Amino acid sequence: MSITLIKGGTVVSATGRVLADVLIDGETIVAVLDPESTLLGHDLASTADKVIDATGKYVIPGGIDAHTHMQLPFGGTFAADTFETGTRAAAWGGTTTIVDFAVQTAGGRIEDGLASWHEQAAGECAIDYGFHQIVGGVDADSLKALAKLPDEGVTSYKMFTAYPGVFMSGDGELLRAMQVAGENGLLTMMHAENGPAIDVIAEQLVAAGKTDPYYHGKARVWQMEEEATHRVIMLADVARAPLYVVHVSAKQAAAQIAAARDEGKNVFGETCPQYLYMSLEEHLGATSEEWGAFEGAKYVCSPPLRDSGERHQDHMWRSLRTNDLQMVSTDHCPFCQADQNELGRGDFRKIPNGMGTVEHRVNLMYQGVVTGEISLERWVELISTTPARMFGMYGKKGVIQPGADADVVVYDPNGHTSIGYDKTHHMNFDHSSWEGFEIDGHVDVVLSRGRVLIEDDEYHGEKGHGQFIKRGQSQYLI
Ligand code: DUC
Ligand code: ZN
Ligand code: ZN
Repeated sequence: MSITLIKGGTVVSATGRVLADVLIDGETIVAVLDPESTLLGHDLASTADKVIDATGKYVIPGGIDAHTHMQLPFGGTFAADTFETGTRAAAWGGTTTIVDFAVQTAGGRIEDGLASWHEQAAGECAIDYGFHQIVGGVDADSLKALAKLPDEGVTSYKMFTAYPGVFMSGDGELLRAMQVAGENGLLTMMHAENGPAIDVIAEQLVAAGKTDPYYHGKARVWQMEEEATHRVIMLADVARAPLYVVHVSAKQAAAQIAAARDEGKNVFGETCPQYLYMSLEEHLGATSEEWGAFEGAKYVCSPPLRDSGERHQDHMWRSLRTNDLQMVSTDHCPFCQADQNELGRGDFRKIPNGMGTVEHRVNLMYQGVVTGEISLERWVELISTTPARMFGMYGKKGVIQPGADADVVVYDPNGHTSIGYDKTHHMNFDHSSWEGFEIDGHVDVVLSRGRVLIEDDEYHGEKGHGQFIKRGQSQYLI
């Protein structure tokens, strides 16, 4: 087993920062040491196999992106990142764990969906990975299988009030699943938008000739996110089940979550970088020489980017500061503009939904530290510690302490990252969702279970290094 010493850095946790050296034995952190300590010898560096100089830099637990969709079948095509390409790109950006979604749809078996996702990911990943389970079909068999998921290390599952005919479940089905979840220690994740009503608005827009990507945002109005968020909070309350609302984009939906939490309900919320930084007008409404008004297809995701005049973005940052929202994941689900998004030229409803962010989340959230939106400690909490606690991985993941997996990022606050397709794009699609974004920081070194994946702007990882994580119960359940 090789010994690695990360020397001279500032170890940042969710609760503070301290100058400390980090000693790694093989795959595991074994000590966090006062730099002046001679307890383990006067010249510890000389006994290490590898010394990483972190002077002037932050040493943080590896990023955990708890919401990705590698190679997801969607809209007649597949998300463009595979487990191989998506996890490699994640490593480039300082993310050392993802939690992806295995899929079951109506008529299918949960066991088969999960087995299929295991097959797709095994031997392919550069970083460790876990699974949530999408439940798209509620029946007696799927409810039985749902109850057994914790034995498989899958302690959370996602349902939808959107996408009728694909993933959507009715209120009765949601309630039944939540009851089973509540009894079996599962965390219910919810995509909360009123799908049937949105489909009516979308149909009316298309009938009126309003077919550009911009109208994707006009169809998926915030009222439909607020309504569905309120509804699933009430259903979860009745079912006595904890609830985690994914990808919150509207300030009114965030307010529903905040109100539920204020009443003591076990309700949590996640937003995504796109809802912090992007808008309906600037992005869904973008035009370019190459694509005209179809440029906006690069930014089609659901829920959609919101009107900047309505100040949703500010509200999302504020909610992260006040802990009304607890998490930032990416909903990574990219599609190529050519061939894939082009399926929806002339009808925005046919543009596959999703953007690609898994490579940039750690950096994009650090920029929030630079601009004063969040503290350095809150950054670490959001990108790593809370996801580990929320999804039953804490102790091994999400923290730099003895016994934890040596998933560590050395982050340079004096470095710089220019995001762009020709500069920092290791994901498997034909544009960058974050073209032109500038970050006043840089991911210098990335270790996954003690193995260096990124150093000196070079990739040293390999597919198959990443292992499946059997997750325990959410630490936020009471
Ligand atoms: N939203 C997206 O934008 N893509 C994948 C699925 C989802 O809910
Ligand atoms: Zn969703
Ligand atoms: Zn998603």
